[in-house]
Amino acid sequence: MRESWRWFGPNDPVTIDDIRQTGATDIVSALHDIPSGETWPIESIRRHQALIEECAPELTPLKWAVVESIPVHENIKLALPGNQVFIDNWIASMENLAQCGIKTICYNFMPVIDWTRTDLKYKLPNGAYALRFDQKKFAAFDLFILQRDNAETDYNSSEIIEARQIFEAMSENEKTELTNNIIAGLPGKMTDSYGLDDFRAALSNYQDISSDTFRKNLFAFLSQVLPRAEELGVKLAIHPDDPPRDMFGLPRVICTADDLDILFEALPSPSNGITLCVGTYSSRPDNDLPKMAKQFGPRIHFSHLRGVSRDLEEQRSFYEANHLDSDIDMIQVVKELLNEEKRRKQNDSQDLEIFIRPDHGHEMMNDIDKAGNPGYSGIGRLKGLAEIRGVIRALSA
Ligand code: DNO
Repeated sequence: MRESWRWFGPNDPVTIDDIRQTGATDIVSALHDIPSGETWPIESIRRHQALIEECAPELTPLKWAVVESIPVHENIKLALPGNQVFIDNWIASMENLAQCGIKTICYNFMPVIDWTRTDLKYKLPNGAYALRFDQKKFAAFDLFILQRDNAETDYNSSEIIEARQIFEAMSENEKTELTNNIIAGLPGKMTDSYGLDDFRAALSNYQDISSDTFRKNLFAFLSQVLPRAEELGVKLAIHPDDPPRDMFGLPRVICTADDLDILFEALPSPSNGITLCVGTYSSRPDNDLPKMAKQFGPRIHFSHLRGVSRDLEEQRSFYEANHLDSDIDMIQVVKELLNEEKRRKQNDSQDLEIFIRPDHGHEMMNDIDKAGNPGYSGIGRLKGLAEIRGVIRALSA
């Protein structure tokens, strides 16, 4: 297992020297300043790589091993005429990365929005803060702030009544905060930051796109990318839709084990793989994570090892729990990943080790009141990583 850590670049308040102290050996990063759809020039990749890798000889070196993510332009997702240039640029970015020795690439195919939460500072009983998705608040936003066309068809009458009550009890500041949390963009997001009108317009582009059509668009993109990835020895790792279910009437096609079965049946290339984002998949109760870790073992190139705790009554609501204290058995998931590594060793497979990283740490102790990227705190993630490292060591003994 390779312990990795996400770094957002020179503006990240958690610096490369901070990361060096965590014990992580590999860096997960991206060229966040390059707009979606453009090629990542080799010089820019090398410059970013130097920021990560160059250090004084007495220091522990770090390596940029994983890209998270190269954004997939909306025109590719929509399969609009003229999208070929964006596919070519995506492939060119992958080629340039491979030339610099960076060969594990995480990406997603979520339309319009990347990961979505309603609360970025949900206070836990111990005083730390977590990220939370609250289905009722989400409905209040969708129905009464965004006022999306036909949104009411996605909710039953008691959900609508409850959402109205929540909306009416909110102050103007709370409405603005909720809106910003959902559409103004989170760190690492692959999509633009929207105002309400732009957001409505972006959603309406998908009005006539069914899940089947959308899946075809994903497969059309991959059928161009995968042959080149194979030649280059690049491993692609698709990240699931977070939360993994329908939202805003958008097609969402990487949510369950069945979705992954369909993906691999259509495109069996060994370069076609996944990011096992344990927290995302486990935020729906019908995803059995240890089972998925086993079933898709050979396809797992990267894993985010966090978990969520779902509300008892409303299973679509959750907060991000301590890495070992979520609704799923993280120890069993780690065991399956270690078994997969053993299997690879027996088969003399080249990519023996799976990159893992802690994800969405709590804001705790000195993280609190420090400007930072929600979910990407220093101490909170360090706690997650240290716990997971303990599990790995114990299971490997
Ligand atoms: C959230 C992340 C996602 C992820 C992308 C991958 O913290 O897990 O933003 O980076 O969806 O493409």
